[in-house]
Parts: sequence; C-alpha cells; structure tokens
Amino acid sequence: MRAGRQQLFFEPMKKIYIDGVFYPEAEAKISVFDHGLLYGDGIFEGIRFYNGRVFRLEDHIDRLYDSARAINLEIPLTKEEMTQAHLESCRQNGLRDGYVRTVVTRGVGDLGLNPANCRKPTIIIIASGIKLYPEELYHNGLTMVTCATRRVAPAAFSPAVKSLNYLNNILAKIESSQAGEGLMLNEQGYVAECTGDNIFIFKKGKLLTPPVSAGGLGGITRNVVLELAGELGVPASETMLTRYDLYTADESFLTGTAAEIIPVVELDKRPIGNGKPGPLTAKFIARYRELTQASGTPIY
Ligand code: PXG
Repeated sequence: MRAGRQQLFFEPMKKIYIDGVFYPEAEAKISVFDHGLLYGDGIFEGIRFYNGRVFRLEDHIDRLYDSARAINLEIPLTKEEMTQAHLESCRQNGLRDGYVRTVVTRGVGDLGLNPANCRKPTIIIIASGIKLYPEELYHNGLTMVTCATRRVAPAAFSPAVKSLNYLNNILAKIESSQAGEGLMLNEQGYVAECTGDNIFIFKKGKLLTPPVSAGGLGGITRNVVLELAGELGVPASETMLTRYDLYTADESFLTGTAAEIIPVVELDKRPIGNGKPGPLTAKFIARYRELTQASGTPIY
C-alpha cells in the first residue's frame, strides 16, 4: 500500500478575529443561532502564508467576495479592510508561516431558514500554524479512487461557490477513505475535481485540467499552475476529461492551498503512467515552492 493522504493537524490557536475583535481561543465563540451553523449559510476561504508573506491574498479575497455575491450576502467590510484584517490576524499571532481560515456567515437569525431575519454577517478569521502533509507524499504520490457521489450539479448550486455546505465533498471523502483521495465526477460523468483539490494530467507533454464549468471550484492553486505552465513553456488547456483520460495519462497531480501540488500515481487500482510521480510534475512542484517562498503580500 502506498501512503495515503494524512489529516492536517492545526497547531493550538491563539488570537481569533470575530467581527473586528481579537479573542483568545477559549473565548472565541459564536451564537448557536448563527445561520452558518444552523444552515451552512455562509462562505469561507483557506489561505496560506509563507516566509512572512500571504500567498495570493488578493485572489482569495476576490473569490470570497464573489462567493458572497453569488449567495446574496453583503460583507460589511471593504476588500481593503478585509485584507488588513487578514494581515493583522497573522501579526496578532506572531506567525510567518501558516494557514488562515476565513469564514463569513449569514449571521445570527432565528430558527427559520429565512436569511432576511439575519441582521448582519459574522466574520471570523483564524490564523494558525499548519502541520504540512508528509514530505514523502510529494515523492511517492498518492492513490485515488472514483467516488460514487457525484459533484453537486451547477443547476442546483454552483460548486464554484466556496460555501459552508461541504457535505457533498465530505460524503465523497468518507467513500474514498480507503485511498489517499477521491475523484469526483459531475452528473454527466466527466471529471469535476477531487474532494478538496483540483486535478491535472499530463498527456504527451500537454497539461490538461477540466474547465470550471465541469463542476469544480475555481482553485487559486489551479490558476497558479496554469500561469506556471505559460512560464515554463508547457502547452496547457482546460478541457473536459473522462476517467479514461486519467487512466491513460502519463502523469497526474492535485492542486490545493493546503496540499499545494501532490502527485497522483494510481486511480481505481490502475497505475497512472509508470506508477511513479513524473518529471513534469516534479518541475511544477519545485517552481511552485519557489513562488510561495518569494511572493505574496508582506505581513510585517
Ligand atoms: N476544490 C475544492 C472543492 C476545494 O475545497 C480546492 C478545489 C482547491 O482550491 P484552492 O483555491 O485551495 O487551490 C478546494 C480547496 C482540505 C481543505 O482540508 C481544502 C479546501 C478547503 C478546506 C479544506 O483539504 N479547499
């Protein structure tokens, strides 16, 4: 058995931002009438900071506000104020490397689901240390199985919204618990993404990933990888993919803020390529790491 993907474990937290105030962890509490809890009515972001700089902060803030717009939620901070709140959260915790979880809920309401009864959104920013995925995963790759649970259909609810409703992904995660990751297809059977990451393949030197319209999240890491392809002179395109394309790929990898770039070496018991992480994937991992260390919004 190859190594599966390990659970992330976040270090003890210190100061947590709730609606403009920093609280010690033990006092960082929200109401049981918050609709984020009662209905999963809200949105979130997961952001990394490296070496004293927040990676792609502007992209994450933009996606947060797009998610808010899509669910008709007005965030009571300007993007600039939200950006400053993120940087201050890192400073308050004295961190240079770590992870930020930003949550904006519909706010406190009553027991009915009508959001009209929620007076103002709740904003939570948790800046934390991060325990990295084991380094061996980046060298050995992870195994994957296809989940029977399909990615939620855009006609029901857009998977491009990073919402607090993650049960679709969580059920797929449970299903794929015997493997390292779970591949999620859309209703038509085309590849959408993984339970918490986007997916790429290399075929004959070309880099391919499903378009967001296939039913995945518009991942920030995914966008960075597409930019890197341009920089590295690797032809890349967004195209509908089936499991056949993955079974017959030369290489494959996943992208996500937490995972960064992780090679995939097996899908549904079929080795991908020669069953080992490939050279093109290694090149992208190396370049991505350089970028995370050397770019981003300065915290201090
Ligand atoms: N698809 C989904 C469904 C996600 O939740 C990504 C793709 C990658 O997007 P970014 O922007 O991070 O490149 C995500 C990322 C986890 C975890 O524990 C992952 C995510 C959110 C929360 C936890 O792996 N999202």
